[in-house]
Amino acid sequence: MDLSNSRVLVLGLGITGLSTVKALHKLDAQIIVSDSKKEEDLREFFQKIDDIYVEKYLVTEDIPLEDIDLIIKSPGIPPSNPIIHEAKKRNIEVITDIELAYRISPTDNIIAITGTNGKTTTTALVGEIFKKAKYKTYLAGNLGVGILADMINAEKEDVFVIEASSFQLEDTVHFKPKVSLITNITPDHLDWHRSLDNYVEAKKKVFKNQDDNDYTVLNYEDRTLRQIANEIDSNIIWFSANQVLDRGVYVEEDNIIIKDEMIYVKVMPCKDLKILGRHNLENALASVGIAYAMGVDLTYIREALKEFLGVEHRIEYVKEIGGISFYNDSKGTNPDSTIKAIEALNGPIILIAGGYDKGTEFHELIKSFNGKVKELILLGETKEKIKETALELNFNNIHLVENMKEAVNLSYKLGEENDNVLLSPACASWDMYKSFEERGKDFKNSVYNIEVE
Ligand code: UMA
Repeated sequence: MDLSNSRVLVLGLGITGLSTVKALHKLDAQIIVSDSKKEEDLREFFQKIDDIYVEKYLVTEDIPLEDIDLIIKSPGIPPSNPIIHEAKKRNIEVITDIELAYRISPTDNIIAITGTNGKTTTTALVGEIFKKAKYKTYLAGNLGVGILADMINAEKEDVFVIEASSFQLEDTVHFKPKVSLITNITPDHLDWHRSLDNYVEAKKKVFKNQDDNDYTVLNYEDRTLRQIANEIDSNIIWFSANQVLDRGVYVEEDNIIIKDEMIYVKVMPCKDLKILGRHNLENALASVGIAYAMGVDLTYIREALKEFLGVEHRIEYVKEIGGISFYNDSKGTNPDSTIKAIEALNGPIILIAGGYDKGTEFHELIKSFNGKVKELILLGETKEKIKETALELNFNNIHLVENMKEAVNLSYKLGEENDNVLLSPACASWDMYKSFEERGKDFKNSVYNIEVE
């Protein structure tokens, strides 16, 4: 793609913005950057690109939209942003980084993984499979890596495994992965997308441009996915952790099976997986579906599946103190994700939850406690909202705290031998932290420094 005569505006100077500026520099584009933050808060960003000439506009009203050819917007910037609004009115193309990455990609080996939950774990596991198979493999996207800085240096044989959020997919146009996956769809990010329909439409963009040379891997147990399957032009590979399928990837007599018209293969026993819980079995089945679609040798699939230990901040075992086990699930940023973490653990749970308010309801979360969650410790912006819902549903063992240290110390005081303390907030972190990683680290530090009386 030739951008050498183009003026490209990079809107948002976080992880995405940094990687985008680096790639645009290599593409010889004229780079204009803007962010709503103050100059002093962007000092670190500008230090990282001090060898690249950019025009900067920190007062967004001053951006000379009249001579901008293309806007690459960071995924967190909502459609309601006035610059985006004005640019679209003027017919300036607005895209996200994964769209530009697709346009400049030298490789067809693009795998895009989306869905409400399971994206990060599945992306990491698929990455391990391709690394075993000796591909140069890049993991990119929502798991914390701006894709463009890698894509600009990639080669034809390389593999990109992209965790694609609904925010990133929404502003794609031609994006066309070789294999796409939707793990599941439950309500999330309704504040950003404004409706569940818009959220589902954004997710559907992952397969929108795929054709009969491509593959879409879908969870058979998800009703929304079964409903939208007739809109897909690629080859669908279904997976199910609950039932035997006519074709697809499923579990039979505790073995992972791949079956299509030609083959019936026992991949491996489910008990050989090291990752916990039914949702992780689904993540493993989805990964097998992707690797099978890409023609990866079964030996590599088996090896990677057997060795994979999961990812940080995803039901991550931290430590046992006095018979109480502590788990960090800071990536549990919506109720469905927290429900899955509760299901995955064995034994009573003291749950630490609450965070940034995305407009989500918490009824299903409280219903899922089902005698298993015995104490609920709440912090952050949503603590009162979750408390009200819990009381409405007759769950009364609620404790409100101000910060993570207080939450962890209290959980230890309330805990008994064989209990689990689970940080799984069911909310994003942005009310108290920069990211879910920072929140997870705060939890782990508080556990390591627990005040034992
Ligand atoms: N900004 C503006 N104007 C606005 C809003 C934001 O200028 O109206 C600026 C901010 O001041 C900030 C920058 O934009 O400097 C931040 O952009 P961003 O929020 O898109 O953050 P990035 O650092 O680029 O990180 C993004 C993803 N963040 C979001 O989607 C909110 C990261 O996903 C992702 O890892 C990264 O790109 C690389 O692809 C995080 C996330 O929370 C983990 N994702 C959500 C989730 O998982 O639920 C979708």
